[in-house]
Amino acid sequence: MKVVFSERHRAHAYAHEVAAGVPIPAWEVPERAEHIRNALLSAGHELMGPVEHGRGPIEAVHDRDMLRYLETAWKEWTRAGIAERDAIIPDTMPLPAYHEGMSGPTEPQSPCGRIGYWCFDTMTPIVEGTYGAARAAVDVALTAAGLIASGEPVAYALCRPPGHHAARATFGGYCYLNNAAIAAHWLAVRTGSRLGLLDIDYHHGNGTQQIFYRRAEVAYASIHGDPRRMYPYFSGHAAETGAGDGTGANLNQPMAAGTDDRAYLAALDRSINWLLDRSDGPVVVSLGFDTFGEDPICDFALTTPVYRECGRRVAASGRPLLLIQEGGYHLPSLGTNAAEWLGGAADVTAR
Ligand code: Q9C
Ligand code: ZN
Repeated sequence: MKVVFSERHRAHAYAHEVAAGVPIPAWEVPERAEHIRNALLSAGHELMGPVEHGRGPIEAVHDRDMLRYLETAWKEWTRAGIAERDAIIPDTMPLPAYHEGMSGPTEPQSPCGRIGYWCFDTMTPIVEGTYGAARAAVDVALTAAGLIASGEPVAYALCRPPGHHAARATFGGYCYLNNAAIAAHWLAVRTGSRLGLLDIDYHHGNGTQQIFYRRAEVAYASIHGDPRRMYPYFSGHAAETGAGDGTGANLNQPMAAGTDDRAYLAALDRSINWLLDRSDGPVVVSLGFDTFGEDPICDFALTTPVYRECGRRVAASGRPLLLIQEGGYHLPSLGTNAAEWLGGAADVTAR
């Protein structure tokens, strides 16, 4: 299978994230992508670099001012002399109720204000290499989308940083730009078809859901830890089914702690069938391995062999598959689980 990868992800590296108010060692680390890259090379997959696609496809999905912010944040932060802190993390965010009955908010002038205007959590630091890495991850996704547009049955985008928590005009959850949403929109326009977007990262893809909530061109189905107990807390409930032109085109399956292979595969079959009923073009997969039983920040109980079966079942849909890497934080298993998933998909598409 063709695997698209950029080394520029390595410059996006920070020591700490802030969780529940406390600095903890970062989970979203460069080693994640390196482990996956190495395992896929060993498994005989074919690695290639990304092609630059420019800002156009990003601005078709994200707020231009947010993109501008990401581009300028680090320079502005260091110029303001706050450089003794090694990363930009917000401390003040404008919740909707802050401006209740008033107009606003508007983007502040000060660097500390600006980060809180755009970033919705404290776990998504910006460092010097963040913007370049986020842009490269988008190019990785779009390059893999280009392979699908030119007739490849399946392609894998080894994106880092991940993307599915980034909404049109706010980012968080280790994500800055929504690689999967940008590639899906680009592919929908290119192919003139209705796409399916299957989100099988452990977390609800709030950003992807938000971007397509009122749009018919991409149907979104997600299987994730129930937001009643898990990040991102504020979306992912089964009652969220789309609105406007996107009415009925959003399917959330929130799952219990300890969800095992069997329960997961049943939810997967339901998502696949639901997507096939509502689309006629490629399926974009937001692929996370934080569903693994040993993942340090999640609570499902999946085992390594089930990833091969997941790859098989998704590929058995017969649709072209654009695979976009999202989360997964148990370093020792990441490469193997990715190789199993891709191997399962390749088994079916090669037939
Ligand atoms: N104490 C992805 O998997 N941290 N993002 C939650 C709460 C944020 C995960 C921990 C998790 C974001 C792409
Ligand atoms: Zn995740």
